[in-house]
Amino acid sequence: MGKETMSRGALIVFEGCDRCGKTTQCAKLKEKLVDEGEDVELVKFPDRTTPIGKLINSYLQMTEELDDRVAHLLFSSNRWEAMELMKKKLKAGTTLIVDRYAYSGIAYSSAKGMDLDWCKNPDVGLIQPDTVIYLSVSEEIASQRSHYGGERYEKLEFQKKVHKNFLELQEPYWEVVPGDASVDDIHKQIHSIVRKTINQSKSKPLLKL
Ligand code: DGP
Ligand code: NA
Ligand code: NA
Repeated sequence: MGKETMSRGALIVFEGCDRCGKTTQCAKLKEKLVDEGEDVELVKFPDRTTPIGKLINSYLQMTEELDDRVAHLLFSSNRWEAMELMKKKLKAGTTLIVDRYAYSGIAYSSAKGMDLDWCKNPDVGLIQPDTVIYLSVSEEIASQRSHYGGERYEKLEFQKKVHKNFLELQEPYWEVVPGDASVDDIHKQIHSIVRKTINQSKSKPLLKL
């Protein structure tokens, strides 16, 4: 068949603190791209449905205690167990919108005081995103939204550290999007970034972190 069947989908990752609006924006972006005729799927990490994900869920809900390193490695394993299928889908032309990825692993774990390089290692080799959308929410807005769900990391002081860590992880393929504007304005900004990414990624090889 022609060139079109050869072009791959894009790997679009959303990152940000808890309550930054990521999940809403992922859903809106998917809807818009589907309307435009793109083949697109949502992926969410942690994926709480797998055996490893169920353990992570218990840990986040604080019904299970784990050594910090064990928790870190489980989050990473939860990404690794999805990699083969993600690679297959990308190669088949499906664009993946991913809600959290390896950067969450590093930003959250290192906010506990864990060594940064140690935290980075387990995710080395995962597929590199084509674009990371970092939804940056001001402290003002974050504190207004601070009725967190009560999971392990949902505390303002901790989130401030996570935000600072995220900003130190920026790569050339990151786009920091201010998350304080209206849902629709943020969506428009993200959509124009992602449109470009999808067009530019078609003929690029998949790289690794
Ligand atoms: P969410 O389902 O997006 O609310 O994420 C669950 C929580 O887990 C959230 O506080 C962010 C945190 N998290 C996500 N990925 C990782 C990771 O790889 N490592 C650690 N330590 N925390 C993570
Ligand atoms: Na936040
Ligand atoms: Na959360």
